[in-house]
Amino acid sequence: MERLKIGVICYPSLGGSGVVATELAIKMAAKGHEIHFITSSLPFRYNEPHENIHFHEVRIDGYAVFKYPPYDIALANRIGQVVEEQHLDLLHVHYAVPHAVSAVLAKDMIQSDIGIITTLHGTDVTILGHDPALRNTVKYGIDKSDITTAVSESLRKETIELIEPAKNIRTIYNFIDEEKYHPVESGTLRCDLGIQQNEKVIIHISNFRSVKRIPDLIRAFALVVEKLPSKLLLVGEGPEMPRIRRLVDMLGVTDHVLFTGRRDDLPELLSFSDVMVLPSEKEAFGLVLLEAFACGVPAVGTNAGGIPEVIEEGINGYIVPIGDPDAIAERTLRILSDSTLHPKMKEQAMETVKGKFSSDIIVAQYEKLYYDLQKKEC
Ligand code: GMT
Repeated sequence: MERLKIGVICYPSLGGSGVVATELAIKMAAKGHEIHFITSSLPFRYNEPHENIHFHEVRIDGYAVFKYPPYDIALANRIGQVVEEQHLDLLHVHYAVPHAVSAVLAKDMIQSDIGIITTLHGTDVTILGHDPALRNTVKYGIDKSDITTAVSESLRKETIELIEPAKNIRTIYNFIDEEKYHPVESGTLRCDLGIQQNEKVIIHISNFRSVKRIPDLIRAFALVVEKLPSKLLLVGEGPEMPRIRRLVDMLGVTDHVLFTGRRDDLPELLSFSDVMVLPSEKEAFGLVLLEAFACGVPAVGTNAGGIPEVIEEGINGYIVPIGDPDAIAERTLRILSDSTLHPKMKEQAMETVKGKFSSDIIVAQYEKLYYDLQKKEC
């Protein structure tokens, strides 16, 4: 098969879209394709240099006239340069705003016919698509892309309803690196965190934004801990943190909640956890669910966005209504207190990752799109 030169544009810092973009780029590089990241910094999950992966920094200096330095335009400029210098075959853009629009502008700037694939990840449509200041821009980015994909059926349908795009949108699910995420020995970590032998562990990992509705989880946990010795592990950082700390104190569960901050040892933390809870009000996919499943952790999640496409009711976890702490507590307790159900769900969670979300399957779907785009068969 022909070796492709692929430009990848994504948010390089914390976030699921950046993780998916990076893991996909690494897998494509391993297949022999040449990857060119065009980003403001090195993607945070790109830890081991690979001979097929190159990085082109986007830089924009401050200038007195600018209240806001025009990053989007600097990005377009850099994309155009890299397409020409490196003779790229296609651009894969993650997140519609501003990335898709910058790619379209770059293509026009250099009068190129390079193909653009845009992958929608979530709030680029579910929040920005509702914003009158950006809706038309999101639509423009999608309509001018040659191929648009969404990370779940739910996101695909919502995009079609909201944006009314000119072209078809295809669903390609997210995946994780199974070599990184699997049950591992956590050594003394559990003990170091102060978790007792008899305690169950509930874990939540996110960027602590308001869409995650973490107060629902705190209220649910206060009910769980009344019935079962347990600890709640809150992993990550974000704007909601002060509010969450106050609620934890107010509900009197401070001694049972561990704030770990951002961590790189997620497989270790997940491997001794018993249940993941994802109480979001918006969630196009919920990549952390796959990370949990791969380590044998079933999940309780809301019926928001694509979560029900990942959590199969009663199989690898439970689905609850948005904003219902009682339901979260009831389902969590159901999993934790049933010694037959829990191991069965753990097994099923791992099977989910090996089946529907296997990286081989998903990466092959993207690779096929790349070749179709090359042959203009899309
Ligand atoms: O859209 C966002 O809020 C940010 C984005 C990100 O970069 O983490 O998250 C979205 O993309 C992830 C990867 O595809 C999905 O797993 C998340 O569900 C999705 N977040 C939301 O829809 C809130």
